[in-house]
Amino acid sequence: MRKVRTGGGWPAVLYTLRKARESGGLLAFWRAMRSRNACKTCALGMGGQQGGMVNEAGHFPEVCKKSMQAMAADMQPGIPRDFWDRYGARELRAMSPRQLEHCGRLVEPVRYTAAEGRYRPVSWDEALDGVADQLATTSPDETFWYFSGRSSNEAGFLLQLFARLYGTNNVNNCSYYCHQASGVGLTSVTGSGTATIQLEDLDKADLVFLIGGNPASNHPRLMTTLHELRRRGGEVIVINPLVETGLVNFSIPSRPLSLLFGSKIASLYVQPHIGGDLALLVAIQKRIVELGMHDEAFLTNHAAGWDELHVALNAASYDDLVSRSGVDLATIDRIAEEYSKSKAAVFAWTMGITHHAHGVENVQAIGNLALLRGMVGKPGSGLMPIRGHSNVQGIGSMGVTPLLKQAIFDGLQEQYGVQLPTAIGRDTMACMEGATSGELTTALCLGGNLYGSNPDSTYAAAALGKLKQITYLSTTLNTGHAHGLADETIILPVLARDEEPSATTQESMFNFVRLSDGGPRRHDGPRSEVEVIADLADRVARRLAGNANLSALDWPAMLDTGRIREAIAKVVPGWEKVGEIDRTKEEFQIDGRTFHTPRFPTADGRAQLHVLTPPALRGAGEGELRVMTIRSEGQFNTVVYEDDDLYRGVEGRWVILMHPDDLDRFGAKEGDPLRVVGPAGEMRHVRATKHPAIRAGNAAMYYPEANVLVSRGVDPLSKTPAFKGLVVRLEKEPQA
Ligand SMILES: Nc1nc2c(c(=O)[nH]1)N[C@H]1C(S)=C(S)[C@@H](COP(=O)(O)OP(=O)(O)OC[C@H]3O[C@@H](n4cnc5c(=O)[nH]c(N)nc54)[C@H](O)[C@@H]3O)O[C@H]1N2
Ligand SMILES: Nc1nc2c(c(=O)[nH]1)N[C@H]1C(S)=C(S)[C@@H](COP(=O)(O)OP(=O)(O)OC[C@H]3O[C@@H](n4cnc5c(=O)[nH]c(N)nc54)[C@H](O)[C@@H]3O)O[C@H]1N2
Ligand code: SF4
Ligand SMILES: [Mo]
Repeated sequence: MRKVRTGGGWPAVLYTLRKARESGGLLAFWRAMRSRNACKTCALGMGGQQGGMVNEAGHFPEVCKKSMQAMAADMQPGIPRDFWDRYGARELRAMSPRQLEHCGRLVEPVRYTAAEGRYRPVSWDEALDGVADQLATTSPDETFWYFSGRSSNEAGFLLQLFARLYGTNNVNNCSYYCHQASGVGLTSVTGSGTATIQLEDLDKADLVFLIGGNPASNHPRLMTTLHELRRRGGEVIVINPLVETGLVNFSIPSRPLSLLFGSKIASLYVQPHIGGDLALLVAIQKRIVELGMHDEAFLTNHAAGWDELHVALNAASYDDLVSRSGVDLATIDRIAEEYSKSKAAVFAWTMGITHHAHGVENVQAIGNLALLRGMVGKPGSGLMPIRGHSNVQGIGSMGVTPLLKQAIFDGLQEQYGVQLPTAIGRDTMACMEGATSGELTTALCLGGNLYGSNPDSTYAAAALGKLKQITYLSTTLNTGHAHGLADETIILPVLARDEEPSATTQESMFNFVRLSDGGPRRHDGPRSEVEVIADLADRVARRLAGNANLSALDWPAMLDTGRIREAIAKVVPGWEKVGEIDRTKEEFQIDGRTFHTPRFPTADGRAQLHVLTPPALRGAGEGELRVMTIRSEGQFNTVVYEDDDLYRGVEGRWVILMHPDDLDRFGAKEGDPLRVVGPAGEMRHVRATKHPAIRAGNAAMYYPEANVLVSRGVDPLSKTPAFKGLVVRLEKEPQA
């Protein structure tokens, strides 16, 4: 397959036109895209009250193929009733992620039983009563509640409240498999778990570090901002084992010249080994201090731990740091020099940083590097985790975490006169383990694909298979509905954000809250998430009439999302303005999260430095290969829209991307079928794919297909699996 030379560009434009035609014409598609709703796709954030394709600075049109893909998927026809006669669970399991997504929209509740081996349509009453009966007869701590990050703040808030009043803290979200290390790491640095800057700060920066991410595919609109920065004379240092086409050159669809010729993005592209970032980040810190380019006054006045860090950096050995990172001294020097010149630097990172057993330490190392030069706590510079799902940050803010923030806990108890549970709740992997051991029997998932996002797919299927009941609130079919089956599995079809009957809100990665109007429904069957949750809670409350906590709320009244926003405004710190938003329509920045002065919400107001020890490089032994599991541009997490990876020029997904030297090392040629043996399992007949853009010694495979290889081991601090830290062995398949 021919690789395109730039990211974005004409393929994105042509795709858009094709999708528009398929989903009922250009005009209908344009209207849908321009409706006053927050973009459904990534957390960069777009749309809302200014209309689709407008960012918070008012720039229009901010087009991106990702958002079009999600829209086109939601505009699919409904799954016909006879589908369920034709396809049993076995047939669903034989389908690829792409085939499942393209079955169409879920439009009626369906119920699967292990005895029957297939789903059957059921009425809403039957489905909701089934879930309510199970919950009412189960001890609350035998249940768990998993949330993805696309649902609204209102749905997230209401469902976590219901789970707690019902009696459990086993409430968590996809963040544990995503940016949890950023939240934990940032909190340990600044006292706050989110980005320290706003979108407009990027317009003032003169240097951006882009570490462990591929925003050209995954956060396309960020490329416009980076392109503007380059035009102003700013620099972009990319740190990534794989040279991603779109990070070198990106064609911005809304800029005619850029569309024709492409825009240069990276000024320096550094390729460490997978997992080598911590060593690299420490090496750059050491070099900055040697050059005397650290900010002594800032470190003494606004940071804690400088003396200890100073000693540790002096003692660190370059030989170690070079061999552990895979980056030579000359390059380390160059990075340090670039950074020394900067007056305002932003540090951005993604899954290449968090998906490691040392994910939190990676984030702390980024914090150190920024603090060394006083780059946190002033305009135009700071820390910026590039978050995933469009509302994953909001879902966290709403209290969808095992442990509630004290302010929310107290606020809820006071506002509703209830007693919230205090037992320690489980993170996502702990829920999978509880399912396996039989301690947990019942689950409810608000969106997402718990099976597909888990490491060790075999274990994940077995874990969910031990449950008595699992309920999914979903828009389309995914592999979880085929492989993540409990004795009884219920799918409740829900409306997408722009089809909801009432307004909802979403929070971007810049802590900016948008208001979505909702809009006309595309199908008759699905219900809004809030409606489903309120109805279910009401049914459970009626069954458990003696439960004073559950009956403290008028659940049917919660159908009014404005009522939910009033509650959020009262109990969630920094969210006061959401209580007024129905009247004012004013979208807002959450208070207390942006740091333009060096005062931090820590006990002594200072940011914290951390002494860190980079791990030895794994996977450097004879016959070993480091593997990262990554996304292609044509997928959104476990949902695959296109099987080919246009920007990396790769056909199909059952592949391993390898450097030519590694192909030689394993005696393989392009196209050879390989057996890939990972820590948790193996994949057979994987196509060896030559990819010179990847650093030798490292390879890439696609998530979710490769999740069967990934082990369940997690970062002890964030409980995040090492999705990028695999070591595999390869064997050639015997010739047929
Ligand atoms: N098109 C598209 N957009 C998406 C998504 C999607 O699936 N598809 N998912 C959304 C979600 S939930 C998220 S979290 C984000 C994910 O966004 P990303 O983090 O950008 O996505 P990944 O594909 O997981 O990781 C990709 C990059 O990390 C690099 N990498 C891997 N290991 C390492 C390492 O050890 N060190 C360094 N420095 N780099 C490494 C890879 O080479 C790759 O370029 O995207 C969001 N946006
Ligand atoms: N090996 C490996 N594993 C990974 C990763 C990796 O890089 N490598 N990445 C991890 C990351 S970063 C993440 S975030 C997780 C993703 O984990 P999840 O968020 O659990 O998974 P998704 O694939 O995003 O979920 C997609 C499903 O959400 C449903 N959906 C879509 N829109 C809506 C909506 O509006 N409402 C509701 N209720 N449902 C909706 C659809 O049914 C769709 O099939 O996976 C993680 N797993
Ligand atoms: S960059 Fe993210 S938020 Fe912006 S339009 Fe694309 S998918 Fe939506
Ligand atoms: Mo994510």
